Amino acid sequence: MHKYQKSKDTKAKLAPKQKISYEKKTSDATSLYTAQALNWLRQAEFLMSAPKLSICVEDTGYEIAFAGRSNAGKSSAINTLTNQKQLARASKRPGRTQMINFFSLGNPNQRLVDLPGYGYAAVPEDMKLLWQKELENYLIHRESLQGLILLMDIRHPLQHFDRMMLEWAHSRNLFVHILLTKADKLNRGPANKVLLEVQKELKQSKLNFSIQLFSSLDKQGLAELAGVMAGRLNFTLPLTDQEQPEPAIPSASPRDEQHDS
Ligand SMILES: Nc1nc2c(ncn2[C@@H]2O[C@H](COP(=O)(O)OP(=O)(O)OP(=O)(O)O)[C@@H](O)[C@H]2O)c(=O)[nH]1
Ligand SMILES: [Mg+2]
Repeated sequence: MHKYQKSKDTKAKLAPKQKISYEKKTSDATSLYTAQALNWLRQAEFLMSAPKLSICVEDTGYEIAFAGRSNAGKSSAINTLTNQKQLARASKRPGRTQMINFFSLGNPNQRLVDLPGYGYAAVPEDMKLLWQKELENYLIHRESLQGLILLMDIRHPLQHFDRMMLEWAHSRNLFVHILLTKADKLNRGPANKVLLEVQKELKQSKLNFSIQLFSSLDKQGLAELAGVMAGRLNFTLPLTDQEQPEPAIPSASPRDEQHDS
């Protein structure tokens, strides 16, 4: 074989390799961000339960709220995301979460919120109206609200209230990321089929929201959700020791101290 031709071949063979190493770098950076985001989410602490907006946590910083029908798995998802068994109260009994529950993530200006579920028929009518009013108040007036994580049981997606919520969020330009929860209840094939169908329906309704499969039971989709939360709540990677900026004023050395005395 000709010398020149050989070297060209070698170059061609090298090209895909270089591409792979570049992609690896990117995915390493992504997984580092996700790993740090998961650590950050684990710092979650309960702040308060508010029966109404007027006595909520101060409306500063960034907040993401978990919304969805009663029993969709909101509180369970928060516990899985924060790796804490009982941070939010989950229960077989629908209507378990009854107030607006605030959790801080490392600092009080980055929060997640567990909302009461909508559409639970067994709650007395006057109470239901009161919750709806407060939920509405919260969604409309909360300035720190950066968006919603909207949860739907994968076996009953896009119910009436879900559609209403999505239409409303779209009309107000509010960010929404959808979780099809309890994905462990279906095999992989049927679960992906539902995901595609819901995506298609959303597109047809011009509701361009992101969506993923999720299971609190087997932690499916955990990293993806952590990435979304971190992005919306403005989480940045902590600086390493080498990256720390030089202090503006050098700290006093023991010799300086001797001079002073
Ligand atoms: N198999 C399975 N069950 C789940 C999952 N997530 C939640 N559950 C169950 O679903 C039920 C309701 O979960 P919750 O997290 O309390 O639901 P919620 O949306 O907070 O309900 P409300 O507070 O009533 O609005 C509980 O029995 C959970 O154990 C999941 O990923 N897989
Ligand atoms: Mg709940």
